[in-house]
Amino acid sequence: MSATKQLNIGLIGTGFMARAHSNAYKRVGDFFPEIGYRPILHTVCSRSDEKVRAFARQWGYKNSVTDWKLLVEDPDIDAVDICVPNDLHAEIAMAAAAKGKMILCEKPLARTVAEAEPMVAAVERAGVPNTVWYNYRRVPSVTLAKQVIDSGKLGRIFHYRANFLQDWTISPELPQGGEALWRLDVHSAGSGVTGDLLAHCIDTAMWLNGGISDVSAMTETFIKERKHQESGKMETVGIDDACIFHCHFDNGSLGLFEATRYARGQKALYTFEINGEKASLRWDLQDQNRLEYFDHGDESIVRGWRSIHVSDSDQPYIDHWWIPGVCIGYEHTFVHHVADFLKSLETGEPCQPTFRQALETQKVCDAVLESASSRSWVDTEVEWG
Ligand code: SOE
Repeated sequence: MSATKQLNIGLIGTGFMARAHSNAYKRVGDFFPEIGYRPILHTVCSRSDEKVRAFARQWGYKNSVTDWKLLVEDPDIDAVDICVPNDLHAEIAMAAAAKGKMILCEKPLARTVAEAEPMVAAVERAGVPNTVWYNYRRVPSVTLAKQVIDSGKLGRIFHYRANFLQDWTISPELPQGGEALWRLDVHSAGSGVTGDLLAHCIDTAMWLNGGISDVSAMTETFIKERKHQESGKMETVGIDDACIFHCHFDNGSLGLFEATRYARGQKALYTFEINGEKASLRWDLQDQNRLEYFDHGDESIVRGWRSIHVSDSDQPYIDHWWIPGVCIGYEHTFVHHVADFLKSLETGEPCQPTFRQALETQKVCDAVLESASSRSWVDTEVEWG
């Protein structure tokens, strides 16, 4: 099918994610030519005029603005992409929904469940296509893990274990706040590693293994005060630097999760392992072209962990890229997300995770933080259909 419909994108933000998404909009038509929608880089928005103009020039946006309200109100824009700090997600998403725009929102959906609920109501009331960029679902090896689990090969699941480890905030000299370091400012981010890193682990976990029913957590803030970039003064750090929780899944399995920015030497070590009665799976972001699989049903002379190189044309997404055996990487997960979003416009099937599904992840994050502060088990109220 020849590409016909143009989808004008309005991107809000010019940081790391804005670059990842812009790259995806540019690449998708070349690698998924069968989809009848083409994203057009229409307008980009950032508060700094100089920065937004430079971004528009570099990535090929036709227009730039410094007020997100102008972008949201522009009748030519079809889809609004929210790539700004978490405290701005709700206001922008609700304004965009009211204008009938499709919305692609960076993760986590919001800072809290209380903030996320009206966002879900707004997109559902407006009936606009919506999705949240939990990109790791679309690493081909993770999508393959989903296929293996859904095929029943693992049997009854006993354990789900996940880590997301980084080390970039160990220095006490690192300030909080401002454009680059809003993730350390509780007002902008809502939380620390729970909303930033564990949210990814929780999204993947519930997608693969179903709802999480209750949690018991502990958090730590190792550096209690940091200079704030806006006030210039030392201020209390309100985010969690590290978080560990265990939980029950609805299917009776036990979960164990850890995230930290204080694991010296680890840059983005996102791993998970699932142990079932018949087989187990293991995955590592830093070796993302592989999925490890152990099947107890194998003949004993060959039984052991298999390392599946997910690069063949009959494995998820791969037929859209190069030749079998060569690798793809991080940026492709965003291209896959855009491709699935555009396909969803053709089929009418929502592109997962929708705002509603991301709200369920938010419920687990809120329960984790509540459990850590109350030092008790907390029910999540997750509804995982
Ligand atoms: C934080 O360092 C971060 O960039 C997260 O915000 C992303 O969501 C994660 O994918 C990588 O780490």
